[in-house]
Amino acid sequence: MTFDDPYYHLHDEDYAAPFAKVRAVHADMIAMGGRKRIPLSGTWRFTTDLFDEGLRQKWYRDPPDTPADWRIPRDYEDAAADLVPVPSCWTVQKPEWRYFEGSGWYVRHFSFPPAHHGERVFLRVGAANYQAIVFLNGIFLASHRGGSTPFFIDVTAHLQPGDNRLMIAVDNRRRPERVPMHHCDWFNHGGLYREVDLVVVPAVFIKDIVVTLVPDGSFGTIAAHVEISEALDSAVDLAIPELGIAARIPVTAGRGTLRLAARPELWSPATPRLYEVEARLGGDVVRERIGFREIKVRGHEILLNGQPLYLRGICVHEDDAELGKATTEADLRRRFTHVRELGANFVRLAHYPHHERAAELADELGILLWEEIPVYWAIDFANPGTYADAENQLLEMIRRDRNRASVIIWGVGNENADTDARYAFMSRLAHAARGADPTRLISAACLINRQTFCIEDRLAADLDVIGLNEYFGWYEPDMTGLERLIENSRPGKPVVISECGADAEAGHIGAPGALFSEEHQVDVFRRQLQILARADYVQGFCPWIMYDFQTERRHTRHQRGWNRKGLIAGDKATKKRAFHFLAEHYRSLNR
Ligand code: GCB
Repeated sequence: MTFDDPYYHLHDEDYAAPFAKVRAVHADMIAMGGRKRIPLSGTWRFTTDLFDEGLRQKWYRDPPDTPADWRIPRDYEDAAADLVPVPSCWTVQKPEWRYFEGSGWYVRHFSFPPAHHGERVFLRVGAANYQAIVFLNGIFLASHRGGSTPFFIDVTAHLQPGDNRLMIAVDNRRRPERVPMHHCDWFNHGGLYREVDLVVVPAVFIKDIVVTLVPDGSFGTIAAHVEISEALDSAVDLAIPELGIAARIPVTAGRGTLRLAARPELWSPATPRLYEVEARLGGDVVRERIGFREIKVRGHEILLNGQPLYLRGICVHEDDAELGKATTEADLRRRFTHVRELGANFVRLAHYPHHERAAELADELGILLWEEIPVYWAIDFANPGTYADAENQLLEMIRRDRNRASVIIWGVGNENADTDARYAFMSRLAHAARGADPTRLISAACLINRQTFCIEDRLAADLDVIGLNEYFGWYEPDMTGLERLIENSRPGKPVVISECGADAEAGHIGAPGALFSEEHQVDVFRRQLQILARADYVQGFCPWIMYDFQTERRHTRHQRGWNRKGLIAGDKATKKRAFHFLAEHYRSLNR
């Protein structure tokens, strides 16, 4: 049977192999600060494809004509597809797509004059959950793994005059080898749920620019690292007018670093000062707003700009009853307003990289962030392909957000049992994070040792801050376990309670001890805080979670498809008693 045989695809189980050979990865990313985007957001065509027929039958090779023009029958037609908005999750577009897990084909036609004067045109996809395979004008360009980070594909050579047909097959299937794997506690929304843009740059352009305060305790040196698109010797002009900086970064074989004496006003939650930073290479300009601050640990302390910092935190998912995982400016602003009302200074963006606008806003508002990748629960730690995927997601997240002063912690995982394979995998990730960004703290949300009731995780040696998820008062009703844990542990570094909490259905009033009641939720927090106050190494409290969120796992009468540990209900408006309790507690802290 040959490739052109009409029945070939029925027996071709290697149909997906070619698409794994060309992947868009972190090294393909382009600095986006201030760049002009040509949006491809708007209305797209969309078809669900449960059996991967599109890849098997090569739908992308067929021209978008109508059945009247076909010589042989087909199983797919652009014009027969549904119309959907991009960005969006298909899971919220139609009731019958709610639980659809498979490939969804997105098609968008656009006209774009072929690039001239050596310009290059890139496609930027803000996020596609989980895998995306991109075709332009019938040709496969690249695929991408990872549901929450952006990717870039050079489309310059494939643009044609007049109409261009962009097809993206997005696959949200859960699989054991993915990151996250098939089992997790949030809803598996599928789709092109962040913005899709074209970006036009000159032939040689600034690929990456990172400007930071050197964390040497002097608060007097700024470092700039630049990467340009070609391995050339050149120079990039750097300007920070408000600091009187106009300097030239020498570039050798595509990369350059410069250190400069400077005394910026330091960024902090109280003074979220941002500076306009401009990098210029010929006609190419990248503009960022950057805050300068130092984050460090010393013994049990976390120091921000040399001052002890206690993290008054709250976790949050990217989840919305109407939008699914898609994010709007209004949703983000409401979230940060609630963070302020709670008196929090810190947000854990769980359990995957959130929309990049979250960190931009946090920079402006003075809110500290923990960002993480979805190395969640039982990852296939022994699988090298899984590691490559996780590390790429980590480096994409870091590359996207490392000019954001608000981000103080990179999280490399959540609640992974302490096995040898997991230790090898995650210590390697911690090392990769540190290598990519030595100016932030590395953490992971760890588990406690239930035999010894102790904070004891081999990974702790590779972390700056130990995140600790514990659910005493809820999954483990006996709070004396927490007391024992605190007595037994000598972690030798700061610990942040990265999760704790209890489900409460808004309006379900009971008494302490009555599961799913608002009183019980408050009681869990009250008792938690009393015990944790005894541990000088606990330098932050970041309970689970700001809002109730959707998840396929939870089906009791009080849950009905929602995790109800929110301080605020899923309407993002109804505050539970625990919100007010925690707000009062945070206000009472003199730190
Ligand atoms: C956890 C997980 C989080 C869950 C939460 C819960 O430990 O990290 O993703 O949603 O517990 O509510 O059980």
